[in-house]
Amino acid sequence: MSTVPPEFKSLTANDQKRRFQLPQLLHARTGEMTRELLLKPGDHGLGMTPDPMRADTTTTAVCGYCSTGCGLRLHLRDDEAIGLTPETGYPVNLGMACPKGWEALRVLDSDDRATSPMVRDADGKFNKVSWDAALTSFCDRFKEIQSTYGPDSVAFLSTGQIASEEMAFLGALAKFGMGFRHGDGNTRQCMATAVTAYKESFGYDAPPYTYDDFEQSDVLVFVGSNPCIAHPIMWERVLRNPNDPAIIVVDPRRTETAMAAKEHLQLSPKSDLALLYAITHEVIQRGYVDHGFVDAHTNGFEQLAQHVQAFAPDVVSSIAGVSVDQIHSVVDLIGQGKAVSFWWTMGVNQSYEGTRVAQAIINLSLITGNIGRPGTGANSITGQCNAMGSRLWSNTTNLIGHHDFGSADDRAKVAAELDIPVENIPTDTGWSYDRIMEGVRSGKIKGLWVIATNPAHSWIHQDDARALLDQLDFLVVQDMYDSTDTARHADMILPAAGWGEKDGTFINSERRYGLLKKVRKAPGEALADFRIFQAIAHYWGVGDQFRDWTDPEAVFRIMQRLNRGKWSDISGIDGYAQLDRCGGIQWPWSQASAQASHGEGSSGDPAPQRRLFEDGNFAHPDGRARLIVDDVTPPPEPPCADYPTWLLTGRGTVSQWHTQTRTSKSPVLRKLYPNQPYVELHPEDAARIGVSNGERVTVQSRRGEATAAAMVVPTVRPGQAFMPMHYESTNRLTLAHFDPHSRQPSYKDCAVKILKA
Ligand SMILES: Nc1nc2c(c(=O)[nH]1)N[C@H]1C(S)=C(S)[C@@H](COP(=O)(O)OP(=O)(O)OC[C@H]3O[C@@H](n4cnc5c(=O)[nH]c(N)nc54)[C@H](O)[C@@H]3O)O[C@H]1N2
Ligand SMILES: Nc1nc2c(c(=O)[nH]1)N[C@H]1C(S)=C(S)[C@@H](COP(=O)(O)OP(=O)(O)OC[C@H]3O[C@@H](n4cnc5c(=O)[nH]c(N)nc54)[C@H](O)[C@@H]3O)O[C@H]1N2
Ligand code: SF4
Ligand SMILES: [Mo]
Repeated sequence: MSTVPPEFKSLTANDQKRRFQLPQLLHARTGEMTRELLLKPGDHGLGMTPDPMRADTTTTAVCGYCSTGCGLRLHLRDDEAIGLTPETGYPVNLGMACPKGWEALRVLDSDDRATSPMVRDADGKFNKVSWDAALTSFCDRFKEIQSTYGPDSVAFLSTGQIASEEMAFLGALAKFGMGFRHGDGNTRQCMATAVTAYKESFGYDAPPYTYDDFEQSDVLVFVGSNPCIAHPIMWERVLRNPNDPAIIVVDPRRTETAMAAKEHLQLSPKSDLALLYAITHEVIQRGYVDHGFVDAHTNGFEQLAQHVQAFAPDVVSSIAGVSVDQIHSVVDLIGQGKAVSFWWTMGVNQSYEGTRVAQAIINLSLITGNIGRPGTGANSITGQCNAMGSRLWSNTTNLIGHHDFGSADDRAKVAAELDIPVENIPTDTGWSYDRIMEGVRSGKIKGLWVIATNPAHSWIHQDDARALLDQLDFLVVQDMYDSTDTARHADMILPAAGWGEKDGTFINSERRYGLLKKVRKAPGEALADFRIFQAIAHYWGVGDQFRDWTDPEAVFRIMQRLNRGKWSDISGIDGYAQLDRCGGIQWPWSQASAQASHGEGSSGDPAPQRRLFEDGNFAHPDGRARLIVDDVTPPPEPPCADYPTWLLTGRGTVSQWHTQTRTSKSPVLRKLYPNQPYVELHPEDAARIGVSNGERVTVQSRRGEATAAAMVVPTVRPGQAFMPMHYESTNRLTLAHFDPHSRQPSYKDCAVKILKA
């Protein structure tokens, strides 16, 4: 019997990479799509491309997958979307979309959509119940737990994938209405590091860039970021850059993005901090510092210069596995570039010292004066469609609207705006995700409400996470599908409408509010998360507190009032209609800027591309950014004799989204990625283990085991392996360790051994 999965059989290793991973083949521009990918009758084409004769009207909405936030044109008949095409007039994607966007409608129709509330009975079987019965029991069970074990014995885990208005509703309802003390988002897995780094360095959580910067740099540095796969339309924007830019990629793998780079610093995993300090050392040595900018706008340069003295390139070269010559050429590119932009994603954020690595990147941009000008910036790329909304509105890492739970003034201001007693507002942030999970272990957390995230697959050290979910007295899962790994552990499932079935706003990576729209009816009795929160407020007995929260746009107006005067002020936006007309609007857009733009000959609308810090003014009280440095620390589980291989994890293909609850529902997307788990192995390691391409291997860590097909490719270095996070077995292997400042999990470093299965 052959162990080679069918989709590998006829393909060489390089064919596999090309077929599954090169986005250029996969996403298509309107009007020049590869013919065979166009819709043919019977679900064989990419995208439900509408027959123009059948649609009676169109509307636009932003995509519901990644943080790029592409605009999609929905073709409607009798108010129901029958197809979509990428929107040519939207300032983000300029007529492009990746396969996930093209297929966004099709994944809504699936047999495992949750269509009715369900409750598990004593025999462990799920039974359909009415919304009335479900919500009555929801409130009874959570209240009972609170009265037995104290108000802080319940928690929620939320997401970066519901609308901002829904995040605001959930955060306000749970923390100000239901007395929940603890609640966090899956954005902890993703963005917490960038949030902490920006707050400490800039004084505010403020990604400074606009997507035009991709096109205006002459040097782009990507650290731990693979936009060819994870942000393919951002990568398209890089390809439009007319300056023949030098691209530098810092990644232990030779990714699709690295292959396109002028310089690929293929560093040893988790040696980023030392390497970035070596680059900083050389930037200073070679006289590339913009002292005018440093003196006027930053603090801490002397300490920085002192700190990096210990990181001369010849010292760091052997630690990082990068040659001194390569460090020098990268330093010259950065130092001589006129507009240098620095971009980072999960290779930085998901690290036990990620906050300091992110700040080392921020330092480089500041000391070379590469910020606040076109084509520059220290730019964290976010992940989920509304990761930025979660940062601002979810009432988890900040008090709602970028306020501070610890500040009495902020609490008083929010209480007054929301017309609630100030005592309802907790005086601290509550527990982060990992502490909530530890709270379950210690018996402090007994009830958990999980909204739009799938921790039984995505959380680090999965067997442990699943055991903790089973330890709960009451687990509620609110999701579009009732088949998710987490739903299998639930006591109650609440059926949610998904993207395309509800209204609201998402905030993309460049701070742009964009509209999502209801263009489909949700199946069965599924309700928009907004309506579920509204109903819970009523059943909990706090409906009156949310009397003004009647619909998403009413909540948007409350949000506008709440963060007036903040850096992220949006008080100048004239409602959803203006968002629609302008192709989204980036924060900030204050009432004052709106009034100022209403001059003669001006439309009164904001410019479509705006970046932060153009005046060199940062959010710390003295207006200066801080240059922050720290010691380099060793990884907790380096490879050893028993577990000799570094395991890297991350995104595998353009066509897979996270835990695959959505993308696996599209027959087209399923053809564009390997349907079985695989592990990228270097040819030398494969030969040593005695496996060839496509054969099965067992990957073991100190915590668990996974089987996968060997994808034998020279993209990883010998002694390293890469597994995509889309297959649930990957997190059986990972080690639960965290950045101490951001509490973000370090998903990309643990030791494994790989054996022929
Ligand atoms: N197709 C698709 N696109 C997505 C997603 C998806 O699931 N599918 N998810 C979205 C989300 S939520 C996110 S957060 C983003 C993630 O987007 P990315 O962060 O770009 O994706 P990852 O593959 O997780 O990680 C990026 C790179 O980090 C590298 N890396 C690992 N360890 C290190 C290290 O020690 N140092 C450095 N410098 N690099 C390292 C990995 O080799 C990998 O190539 O993608 C978004 N876009
Ligand atoms: N090993 C490893 N693990 C990782 C990562 C890694 O790189 N390596 N990356 C981490 C990162 S960056 C992220 S962001 C996480 C992602 O991890 P998750 O958030 O757990 O992954 P998703 O599959 O996006 O889960 C979203 C869930 O919400 C549901 N859903 C979608 N839309 C809606 C909606 O509108 N309403 C409701 N109620 N439900 C909805 C979907 O069906 C799905 O079940 O994974 C993390 N895990
Ligand atoms: S790049 Fe992101 S936002 Fe754009 S279509 Fe693809 S998944 Fe949607
Ligand atoms: Mo993410």
